[in-house]
Amino acid sequence: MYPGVLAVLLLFLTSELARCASLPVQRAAVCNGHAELCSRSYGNVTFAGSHDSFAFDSNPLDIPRDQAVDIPSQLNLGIRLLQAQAHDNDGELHFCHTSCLLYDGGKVVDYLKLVKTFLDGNPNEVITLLFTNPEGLSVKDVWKPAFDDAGISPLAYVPPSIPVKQSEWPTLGEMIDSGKRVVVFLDAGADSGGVDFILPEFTMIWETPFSVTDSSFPCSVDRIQGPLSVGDHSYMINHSLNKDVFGTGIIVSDPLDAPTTNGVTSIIDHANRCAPLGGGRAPNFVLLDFVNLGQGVRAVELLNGFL
Ligand SMILES: *[C@@H]1O[C@H](CO)[C@@H](O)[C@H](O)[C@H]1NC(C)=O
Ligand SMILES: *[C@H]1O[C@H](CO)[C@@H](O)[C@H](O)[C@H]1NC(C)=O
Repeated sequence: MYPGVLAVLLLFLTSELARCASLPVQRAAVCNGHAELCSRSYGNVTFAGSHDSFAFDSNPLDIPRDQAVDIPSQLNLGIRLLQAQAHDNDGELHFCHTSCLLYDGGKVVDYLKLVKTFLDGNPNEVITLLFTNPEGLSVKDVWKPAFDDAGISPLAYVPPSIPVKQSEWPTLGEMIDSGKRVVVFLDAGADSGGVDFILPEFTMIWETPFSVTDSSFPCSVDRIQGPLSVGDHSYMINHSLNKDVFGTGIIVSDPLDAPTTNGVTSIIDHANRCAPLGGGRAPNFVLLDFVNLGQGVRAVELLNGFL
């Protein structure tokens, strides 16, 4: 080959290489199932959530259950917030309902591995994990290792500062492109926990009251904390109806009414009742029992404006 031709070829290759290196990272074209959501802030998206996600059983005689299908099935249905309560069980972190004697959902790390498998298979999905820590277990020594061992920690979003206002979250596209597409909230112990990706829930999210037994779901601001105003918080509607057993004050979840409770009408009505408290915005999270019954994911699509 003539030296001149070689030189031109080399020049071409070098400039091509430089062009490729300066190209922006591959942008996600579809985020959580919709192209429109890529440019929408995490704080301006409604996500369907599963209450007591770990407490699943298809057996109707299993009273403490709140779900009928397992974690992969919940995620495949379109659930994008998983809520669960953890306790110490003989030195291991387990998801349990009230007490591990009543309902033991197994090791938190095993549950998180299932979530990781879903995340690996679905790279354009943003997921929120909302866990409760009623025993105040160490965020650094007990919670963090479970996320580390399951491989979730590198995917967890770390905000530049805390608390994050509803209007300040990155877009779903930014989260997916950066690979930081898991948001982890803990209801207690996270503020001083010393783990940057385990975020305190109530300084950023308010909730409607829980253990509701009134099917009209009256709305009020509950469990709010910190310096941010109500309007600067994101918010979650706890849309699960409980039954008071024969007026005893003992409440249980209600699979029989779930198709109605999780219907579009009931969910949209609840969201509309809360919107004035949420600055006119739809809720960020809709927390449901028995997510496989009714049309919870459809209702959330409507709240996101997909008609
Ligand atoms: C997102 O913004 C739109 C337009 O302001 C609003 O109608 C909708 O309720 C918001 N959703 C959430 C979850 O903030
Ligand atoms: C509501 O949400 C909170 C916190 O996520 C949870 O502890 C509570 O059990 C929920 N209650 C109902 C009835 O869904």
